[in-house]
Amino acid sequence: MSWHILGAGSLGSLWAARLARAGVPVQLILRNPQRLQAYHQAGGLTLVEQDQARLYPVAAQTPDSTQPIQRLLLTCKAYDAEAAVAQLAPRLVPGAELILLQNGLGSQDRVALQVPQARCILASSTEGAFRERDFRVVFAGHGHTWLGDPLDLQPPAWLEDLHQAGIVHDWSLDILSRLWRKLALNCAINPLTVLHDCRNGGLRDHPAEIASLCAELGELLQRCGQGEAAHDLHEEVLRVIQATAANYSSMHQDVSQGRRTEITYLLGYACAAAQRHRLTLPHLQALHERLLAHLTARGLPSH
Ligand code: NAD
Ligand code: KPL
Repeated sequence: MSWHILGAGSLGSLWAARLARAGVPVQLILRNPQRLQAYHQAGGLTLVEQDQARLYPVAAQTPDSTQPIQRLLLTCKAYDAEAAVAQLAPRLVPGAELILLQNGLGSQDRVALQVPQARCILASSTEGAFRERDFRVVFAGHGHTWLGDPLDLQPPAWLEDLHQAGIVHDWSLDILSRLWRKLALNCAINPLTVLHDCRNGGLRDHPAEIASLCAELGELLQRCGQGEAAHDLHEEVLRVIQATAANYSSMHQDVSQGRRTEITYLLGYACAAAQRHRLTLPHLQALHERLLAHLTARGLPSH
């Protein structure tokens, strides 16, 4: 049974290379025939680990291939997920499984609505990878991936493939709590690093801003029925800032490289949830507005 992977970027290539080298059948789905041709010219995916580059000639196809899809790993950005799945929906067999590796919240629900015949498994990862150039990816940070399905707590048998591939993971019985917790961490850290134009460690100079955001995020989590994700949030945010002090946050990297951010699925999602619950969170709201203005001033999409 083949894994289909859509999104041959950083995380998609990292997963594809590790699965393929463990002998698991993998098919990459590339955007169009031009991308497929460029991929064949590159000879496959190159994964760089500890300064060692190795080429993996993983099989690839375009979305209009007719091969049925039983298992689809979606590794595009949150804002591309819905459209990417729409074009593949006719190829999904009954009982197909989708593994959604998008950061933040919101995109997963939109995908699930589109493919009611499929099981959607949500994932949250602390692994880090970046693209050096097309089809060449650096495994930059070892981490952990949690997978889970809020509608069906039974783990899928193919977790064994991840084990074989050395993809460090756990089946989570409360994946929504993990996704909310990560969203809250990202909301407390990433936008401020953009607005203050600093590394994560630079936020140590703004303790009051961090404290008020954490208090409001905790209130939001409680109101959304995610009390566990609110536990010790402020302490963890301070711990992450300390542990990643030398790094630029992913949102800072996106903005400084002129790339679209996933704001809608992070701070945008948090503010929309607050509004739905008629919760007034002035610091979070002001942060959202400042970030939107900042992106617009730089000609970047505000969604
Ligand atoms: P990326 O931009 O490197 O890769 C996404 C790929 O998807 C791109 O190659 C893009 O061309 C492709 N794509 C988009 N729409 C497509 C379509 N319709 N058909 C074919 N290909 C399509 O993104 P990434 O860094 O791998 O991030 C993916 C998700 O994982 C994001 O939500 C991100 O926040 C999350 N994440 C990334 C990392 C990381 O270290 N890179 C870590 C944790 C979480
Ligand atoms: O996940 C992160 C990111 O950069 O996206 C950190 C900085 C660890 C938390 O926001």
